[in-house]
Amino acid sequence: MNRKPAVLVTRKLPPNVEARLARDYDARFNAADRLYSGEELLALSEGADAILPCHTEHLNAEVIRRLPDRIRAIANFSVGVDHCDLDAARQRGIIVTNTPDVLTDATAELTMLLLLGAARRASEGERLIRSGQWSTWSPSFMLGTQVTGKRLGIIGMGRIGQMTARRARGLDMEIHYHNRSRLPDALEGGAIYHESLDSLLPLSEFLALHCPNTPETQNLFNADLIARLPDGAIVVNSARGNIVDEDALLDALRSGRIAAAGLDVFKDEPHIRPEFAKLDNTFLLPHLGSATRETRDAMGYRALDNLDAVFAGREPMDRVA
Ligand code: 8YV
Repeated sequence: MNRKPAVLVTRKLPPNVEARLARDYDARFNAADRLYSGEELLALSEGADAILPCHTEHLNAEVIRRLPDRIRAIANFSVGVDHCDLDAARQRGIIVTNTPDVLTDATAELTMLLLLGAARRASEGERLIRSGQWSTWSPSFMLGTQVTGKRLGIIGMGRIGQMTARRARGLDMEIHYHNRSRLPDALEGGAIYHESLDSLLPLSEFLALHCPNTPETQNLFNADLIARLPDGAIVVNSARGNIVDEDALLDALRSGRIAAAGLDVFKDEPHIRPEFAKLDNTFLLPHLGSATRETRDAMGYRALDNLDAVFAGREPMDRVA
């Protein structure tokens, strides 16, 4: 290709990433960072050779089926690809990539924040101070759950699950996990494998969800799963909201069956169920898992490395379809 490939960039990306895009591609930016509907995406894709979307763009089967023939690649600025219908892309011969590895540290770090924030009642304490209502202290004031030395169950032991385990070991947590397959010893780092949730759940004083959002994991965290956790367990989710049955979680938080939840992701972001914010035993963040300056740059560069490979006729490093 003699001309620079045209790339539709659906969201405003970090300046360094946009500078590289402008240098190497005929980049169509979204300076106002407006969310595009499916129809807008299709219209803006005319004349483009590739799309660089975030998880906020719904590249469902219908949108992908209607993309212009010229589109060769969808280079996602995300590790999760549940917003993108991979089968539909395969059928069209469109290459799809994601950005693994570079957001592992940031997301595991945030998972620890959720764990600590939920266990130690951080939101409630913050609210008390910010509202000017802190008026007393006593030995029994705002007691939380100690994290150090507790058992942590991890569902989904991919890169982020493994990094969360490493970080949690810093708090002397005993790590148990369930995954489709057992990890090799070197990656397990002493974590105890459970082939089924039946044995993992009853001993998970803390539970971290790290599995991808797939048809099999939708509402995986439901009333049946909750009933198998120890009383007063604490759950954190930095993966995807779809894996949680939010009604069941809200019921369990209200009854105290689940002592607290740390949530960075929700089913219908950014329209979260108002009940979550009304509860004292929730610690809530607006999908900030990978939201650090370092990681955003690295995600952009990784997406561009993948695009560069496609247009140089090489196999991209992170091809998922
Ligand atoms: C990103 C994420 O912020 O990469 C993912 O899958 O969930 C987030 O950490 C977002 O997806 C960027 O598009």
